[in-house]
Amino acid sequence: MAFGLLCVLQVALNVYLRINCMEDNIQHNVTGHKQLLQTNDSILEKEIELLKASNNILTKERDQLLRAKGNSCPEKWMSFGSSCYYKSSIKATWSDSRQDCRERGADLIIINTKEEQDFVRNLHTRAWIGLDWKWVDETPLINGFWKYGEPNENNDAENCVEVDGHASNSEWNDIPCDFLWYWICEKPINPELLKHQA
Ligand code: 2F8
Ligand code: CA
Repeated sequence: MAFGLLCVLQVALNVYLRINCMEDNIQHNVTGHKQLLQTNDSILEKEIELLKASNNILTKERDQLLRAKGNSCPEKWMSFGSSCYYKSSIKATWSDSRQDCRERGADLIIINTKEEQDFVRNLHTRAWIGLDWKWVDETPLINGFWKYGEPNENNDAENCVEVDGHASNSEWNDIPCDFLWYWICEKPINPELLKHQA
């Protein structure tokens, strides 16, 4: 009888010790996981800070490169104001000239100011400009630099406009649109920079 009681007590003690040990293990594991998660959290926070800092540096570098690029036009293009200009070395109709400009990421030149007109005058060329009674960007013509007596439309046969580099001021004249002539393209000096600044 006493032995039986001793056995029961032994079993109860074993069970108690096991449960205690398991609880200790669980508690130990939970604490370990918690510490691990806290460590992970602080590593991730540091990584976020580093990524933010490197993003700032890369953004500055990109803007510097765009600005440097923004000060120059592609090869064979001339820079004036905030535009790049291309003067063709062959002749074509007004439409084909415009098509060529568009394929170069540009359009026929739009002359907005006296300064731009003076720039064109110094190219000493007869060439198409982007005007067929309205500018190629659909804006209306407000001020023109016409030759005396022009535009005369010559019985509605002349509906596209050239700058005449042979005239003293490279003034404008209307001529037939299918006339074969040189042309001048214009595009913004750096559309990418303008895009990022927008
Ligand atoms: O006299 C002005 C007149 O001169 C030429 O026609 C004879 C011009 N045409 C060409 O250059 C093709 C006209 O546009 C101009 O009005
Ligand atoms: Ca004319």
